Amino acid sequence: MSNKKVITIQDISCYGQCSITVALPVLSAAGVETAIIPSAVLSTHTYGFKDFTFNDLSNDIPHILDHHKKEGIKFDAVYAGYLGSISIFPLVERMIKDELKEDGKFVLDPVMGDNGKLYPIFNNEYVEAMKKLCAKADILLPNITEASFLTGIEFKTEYDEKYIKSLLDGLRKLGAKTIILTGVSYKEGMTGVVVYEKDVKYYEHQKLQQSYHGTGDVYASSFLGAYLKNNDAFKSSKIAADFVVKCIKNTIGDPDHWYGVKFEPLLGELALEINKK
Ligand code: PXL
Repeated sequence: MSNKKVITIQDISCYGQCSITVALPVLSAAGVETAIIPSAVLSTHTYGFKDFTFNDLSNDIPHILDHHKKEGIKFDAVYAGYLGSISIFPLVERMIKDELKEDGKFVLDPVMGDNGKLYPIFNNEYVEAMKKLCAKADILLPNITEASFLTGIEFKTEYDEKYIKSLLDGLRKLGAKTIILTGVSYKEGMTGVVVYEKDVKYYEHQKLQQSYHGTGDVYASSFLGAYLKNNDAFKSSKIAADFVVKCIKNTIGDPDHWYGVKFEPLLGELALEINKK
């Protein structure tokens, strides 16, 4: 039987452990063949580094997609992460149309912000473009900040189940099918992930004091790796959440490693967990 195949469109941050430099190793460890479309090339990610370079690749991508189309290359999933500029959005739509197998899934991590704020270089126009892309998502993986920008519902740090349900309903209204909402914390010292398919399920786990850049990318990539290896959405969410917690624990206490998580030594354990029968 051939491996599942995914094509991911997100940036290459040359240094900083996020986006493609996370997606490739994580998905490969899961046993999923991974192709890439780099949306942009940056010298580092944009969080905590000064004077990073940014080169948008929207002029190259149409030629790459033309060639793939000519070759008839198709995937089980198109996975979009950090896109970087508005000009990339129509190209993602083209990928959904041209590169997905008939039963293939469009998986969207609407990377835009955290802690109630948009990441540098993003604005309202970007949020509006992301809303339109959400309509196409078979699986959408926002954090609460992104969910609040996408739905126009106020960002809160303290909330109840009713608030979370309003975010989920708002995202459904945009057209997203399955929603995996991360960073949902109802109790001190705990956090978790809400999975909204036919019903709403919650997986709660320990919340660590320290947070790190790139953990959203580790989460989405490990979720997708697990999902494409026949784990259901809830099980995949749990595997990804447990993996992120382990990665953070493995990084805490190393002040030189402030820019991302040290996930590499844990990939073997992730592979075993994903492929456990
Ligand atoms: O981890 C999300 C991400 C990906 N890529 C780049 C980023 C960020 C978040 O800031 O800056 C370039």
